Amino acid sequence: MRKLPLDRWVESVVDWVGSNLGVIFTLLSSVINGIVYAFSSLFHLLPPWLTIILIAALAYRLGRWRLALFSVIGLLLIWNLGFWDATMDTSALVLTASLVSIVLGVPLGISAARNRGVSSILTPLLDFMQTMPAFVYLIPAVTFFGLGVVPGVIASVIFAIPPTIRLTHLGIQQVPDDLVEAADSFGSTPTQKLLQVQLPLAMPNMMAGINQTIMLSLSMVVIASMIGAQGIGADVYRAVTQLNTGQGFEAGLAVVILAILLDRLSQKLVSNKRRSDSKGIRRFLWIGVAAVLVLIAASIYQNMSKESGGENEIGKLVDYRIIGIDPGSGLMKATSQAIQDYGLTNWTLVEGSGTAMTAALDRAYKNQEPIIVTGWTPHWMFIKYDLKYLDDPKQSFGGSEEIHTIVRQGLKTDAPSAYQFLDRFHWQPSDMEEVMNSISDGATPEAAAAAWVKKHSDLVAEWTDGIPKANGQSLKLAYVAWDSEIASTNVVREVLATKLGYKPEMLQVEIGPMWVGIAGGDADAMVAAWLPTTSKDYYDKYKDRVVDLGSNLEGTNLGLVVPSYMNVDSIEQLR
Ligand code: PBE
Repeated sequence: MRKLPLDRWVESVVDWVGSNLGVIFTLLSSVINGIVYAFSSLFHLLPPWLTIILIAALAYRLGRWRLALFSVIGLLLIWNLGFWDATMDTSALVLTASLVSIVLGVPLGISAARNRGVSSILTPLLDFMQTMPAFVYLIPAVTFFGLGVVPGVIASVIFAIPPTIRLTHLGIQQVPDDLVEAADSFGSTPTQKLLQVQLPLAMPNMMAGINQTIMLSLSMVVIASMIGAQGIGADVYRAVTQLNTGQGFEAGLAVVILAILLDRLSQKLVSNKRRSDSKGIRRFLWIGVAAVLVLIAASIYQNMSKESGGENEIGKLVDYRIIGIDPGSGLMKATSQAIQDYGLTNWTLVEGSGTAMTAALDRAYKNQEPIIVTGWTPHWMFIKYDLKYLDDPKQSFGGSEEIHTIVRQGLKTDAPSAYQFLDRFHWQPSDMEEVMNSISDGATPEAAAAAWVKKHSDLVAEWTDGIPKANGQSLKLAYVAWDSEIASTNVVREVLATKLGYKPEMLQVEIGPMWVGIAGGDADAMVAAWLPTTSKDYYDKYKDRVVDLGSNLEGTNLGLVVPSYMNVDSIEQLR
């Protein structure tokens, strides 16, 4: 039976939405950006000790000296470990996501409670939003909103809004009928009934929902960092890709402290606000207005102090952002080096992934907008778009490199045929590009690799001639999801499976785990070691515990890449 082309339907809907509703997304994006900016300006404006005192005072005021003590110790620890700024960025993201969720979620919950039709549409939709893995939203979010904090907020809202809606709905539904009837018999209008009977009685439930919403958006911070949101999530993600256990723990601890604080404080705020008579509501409004004014003042101040720094034409165009890939990669390390070498102190290198980078590039290219990304060759993006490398007179990115094949110790005796083939495996950048291109044109990596192997049977025969076949022995090929490595690993897998009688399995991992996997013997081989510079750190650390089979491709490149419609040629022009 033929497969339903559900994937293509979804893609065409996403494409259509992306190219026709662009204005809405731009608008939404600026609103969200504005809110995040306001929060983070405020948080960064206050010196840490003052913030700590304010939060401790709030905790104490809400009635618990133990909570106050915890906030002092916890926040001091975060400050001491060096996560203060990251924690403030994360708080800004979480508060924005929670605010948006409340503003949208409470009215939705109310209308669901009043209207059966709404609730019968909303319920399955909420189930869908909560259980669809959040990763799935990331790429369309980047297509619509670009890389950065906005898609992170959107993904968090999708994931975190359901409890607010559900519990508002539930809370109103649970208001005893006789009370509602009593209100009716006194001739209340529906609005009076809602404001004076239903909402006050539903308050505890609603607040429980809002509390859950806050916690759920906090749990999205690591995922949001994969598409360029700054904050502690990025520290966790970086630690994982580079296999830094200690740093991962520290960053994780910062998340835990923040979570406990947000949870307890929001819970306490709630139980204090249970009395929501009209006086309480008015006071609440005043506090809200004051908070908005403070936030606006903070962002204006922040904006003014930023303007006074030195300016760069290109930098202004791209908001001083270089769109990077996964933090563990050699390319990111080289880019940080370049930022240092060229003195680009006011630039940010946005962390994400190879996929997020190409999604951002695609978006910018389609709208002919300026963008600077970290790029490498061989890569299909140079064929699909008109791009150029920026000159690198200081050689921060090193010169051209080779890609090495690395296998585990003992593979030669355990799987001699595979070892022999991997030792011979060698191809040209144009070969790799051919595979990458057909993948970017929509072929699955497996199909693209199979087609390439079929077409280049001569070269494949050179790799495999005279090697005896194995009997379905299984093999593990580790790789990182960079487009170049997806292509090469799939070709190697295809040859091992169809020409040499192995049962190879592909293991997609981060770069640190890939090296550890080969060194520890949990994975058998990889074809992704860019040397001598890009993978140098990992190579130096593990070279005694792996077997280096030499180069499988020569002539790679790394650097900063821009669309050729941009009027800049050298990294030096970015200062
Ligand atoms: N890359 C592709 C990798 C190696 C392969 C350039 C993205 C890196 O930077 O580590």
